[in-house]
Amino acid sequence: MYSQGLLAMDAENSETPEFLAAFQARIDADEKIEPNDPMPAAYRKTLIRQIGQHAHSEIVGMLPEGNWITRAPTLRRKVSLLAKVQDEGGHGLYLYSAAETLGVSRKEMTEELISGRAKYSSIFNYPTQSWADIGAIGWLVDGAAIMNQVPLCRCSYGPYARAMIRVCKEESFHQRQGYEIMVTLAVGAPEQKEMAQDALNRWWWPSLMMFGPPDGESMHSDQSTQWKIKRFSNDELRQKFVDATVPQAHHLGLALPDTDLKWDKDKQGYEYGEIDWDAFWRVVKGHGPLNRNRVAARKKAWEDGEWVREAALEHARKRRERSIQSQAAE
Ligand code: FAQ
Repeated sequence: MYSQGLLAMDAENSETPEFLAAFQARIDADEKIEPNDPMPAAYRKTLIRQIGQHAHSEIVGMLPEGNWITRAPTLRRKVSLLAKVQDEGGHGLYLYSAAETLGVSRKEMTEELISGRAKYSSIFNYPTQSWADIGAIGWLVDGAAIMNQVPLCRCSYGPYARAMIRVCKEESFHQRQGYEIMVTLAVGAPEQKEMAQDALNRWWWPSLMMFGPPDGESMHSDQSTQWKIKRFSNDELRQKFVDATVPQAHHLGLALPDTDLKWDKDKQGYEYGEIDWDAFWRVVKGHGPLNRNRVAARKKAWEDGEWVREAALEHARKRRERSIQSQAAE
């Protein structure tokens, strides 16, 4: 596992009841925790887990959409999709950097991913079968990502919170480009509307699963909420997403694939049907339609890039050596 040395260092001096109470008081006062601040080992570990998984999700998330860059229907669509996929790569890099401030290296995080030990979002294990899937991903997947990530802009850990501000601005462009694709298909030929409906049918339930298990089964939520890493529960965010998205589907003239969906006047929100949690856990545990391909693609990219990393390190070493030699000569 990650940087045991660092975690052990925290444990020596940051687990006393006095320290934990003082740390919680800082969180309660809405102070930001910064990289060099003392922190409980469990706080560090939770952040490394969540930020690492989030970074992997952004990077693996480039694959389903990357699959359509060469087949985008127009030049304009291609340019937007290219920009979006590059943004996701950028998000992964900010997030790896934010995790590195906690003492874990990018190499360690990547090794966790390609060995299959680290998780990434379940949503990226499904195939993109038609161009309409690109619309559905922008609209639903980025829409769900925004719902989850806007509260993370107020997360107690400074580098993560600051990274999220820019990420959310970009995600909102992504959501719009996806919705615009759906609008175009929905008002197009009957075949195009059918493609949009088919994409919605396939992406709706996996998008609801992105928010994580139901609150009763969410093992990290209580502690992460107390530390203000999480500001809303998984079910609260899922409900907000459903309430925001159902009217958008109505506007498109598309039907949600949920016969139990109905407006509840009392709670001023939608009741929705039972999520297939067994299917969710199967995907999370590595048995979704494309888990193997996704991890294999990341492994190949990591191995193919080895010579670049070696060359960059060697270049840095030579520059350092030259600088030491020229200082010695002065
Ligand atoms: N998939 O106790 P909780 C994006 C795991 S970015 C896989 O509730 P927590 C942008 C969870 O890790 C999408 N695993 O956990 C984009 C834990 O396992 P562990 C990613 C999941 O952390 C768009 C276990 O289940 N966003 O889409 C999932 O309190 C388009 C128990 O769960 C983030 O990562 C899942 N869906 O809450 C890119 C946001 N859900 O670690 C390209 C940051 C749960 O003990 C194209 N993360 N698990 O082995 C979070 O907000 C939280 O970590 C949650 C989970 C809400 C995901």
